[in-house]
Amino acid sequence: MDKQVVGALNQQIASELHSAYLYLAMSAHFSEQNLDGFAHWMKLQADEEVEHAMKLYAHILHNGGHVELKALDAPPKKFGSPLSIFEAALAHEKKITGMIHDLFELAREKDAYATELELQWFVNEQVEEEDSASRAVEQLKLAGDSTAALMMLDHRFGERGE
Ligand code: OFO
Repeated sequence: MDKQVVGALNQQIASELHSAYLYLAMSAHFSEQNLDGFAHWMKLQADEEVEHAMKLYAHILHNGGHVELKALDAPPKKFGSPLSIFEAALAHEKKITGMIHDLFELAREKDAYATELELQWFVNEQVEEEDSASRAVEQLKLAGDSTAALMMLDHRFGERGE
């Protein structure tokens, strides 16, 4: 595998694991606030991020590259309102989308065809990721200051199945 491509893939593994760390911290925060539905949603999100990292990990190994795991930055220790948390999640996903697009372009530039194909899945996944975070933000905006609406949303988010 091209060295620069492997390096960027390893960096992306760290970014996906950092995303998992971030969402796990958000999940713990929601649990501490007794918002168990939002906590459940964020825990599943964290699990998905680990899966994303493992897809890249498997891709490197299957293609004869070297996996190099990096140190992860700590997530924030304090969080604000549910709306601000989902806004932060959306901003984070937009950043990750940019990284995936850069990676995709690099794979193209280096004629790394297998990596380009692998990354197509991630390009589509980011559309989903941004959409679900953005819908959550809009729903929380609609809930406004209503505790009843917040509790209803918490219940609905608790029904997320995957
Ligand atoms: Fe891996 O999609 Fe979110 O960060």
